[in-house]
Parts: sequence; C-alpha cells; structure tokens
Amino acid sequence: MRLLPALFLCLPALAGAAEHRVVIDAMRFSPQVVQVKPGDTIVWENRDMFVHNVTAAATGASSGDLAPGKSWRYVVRGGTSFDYLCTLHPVMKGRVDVAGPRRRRAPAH
Ligand SMILES: [Cu+2]
Repeated sequence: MRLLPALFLCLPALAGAAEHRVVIDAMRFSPQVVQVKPGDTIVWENRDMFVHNVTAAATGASSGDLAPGKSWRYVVRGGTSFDYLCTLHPVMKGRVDVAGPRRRRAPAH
C-alpha cells in the first residue's frame, strides 16, 4: 500500500510554519530580503543602539518604535510580497518576499 508513505512525506510541509529572524543592527536590516511563506512568523530584533521601526506602507503593518533590545513578531497572512522601511531612517529598507501558493494550471475543458 503506497498511500501511507506518501502521507508521511506530506507531514513536514503541513506542520512547517517557519520562524524567520531579521536583525536590525548598524542601521540596516539583515537579511535585507527575507523569504517566507504564508503563515510564517518574522521576528525583527533591534540589536542596534538606536530606536528603529518596521513599517510597511503597502500592508499597513507597523512595529511601532522599537527601543534597542526590543523585538517585534509578525505573522505573514497574505500571499503578497512587500517592501518596508524604518520611518525614522528611510534609508533603511527591507523586503518580505512571500512565496505564493503552488498553483495548478486549470484543466482545459
Ligand atoms: Cu531606524
């Protein structure tokens, strides 16, 4: 019976909401581009000596100001990639690259 092994192979994918870490230090986001899937969590961690924030105009998501040592968790809900920046230092930019759901070509009728 081949159904069972196939089921087990699928399990990691089902359980796999990942957590990604973006470090804020030396006036930059690192990594600058974080690659995620819908349902994943991103944690921005301010290790710099300055206050920073994470603000995405496109989604309206904002961390508010993060004092040094603070972090902000964000769960990726939508399937759309977006850019963000620190509004206190607009040269600090980053991007959340969301992998879309695997699409199947609609069967031809
Ligand atoms: Cu900043």
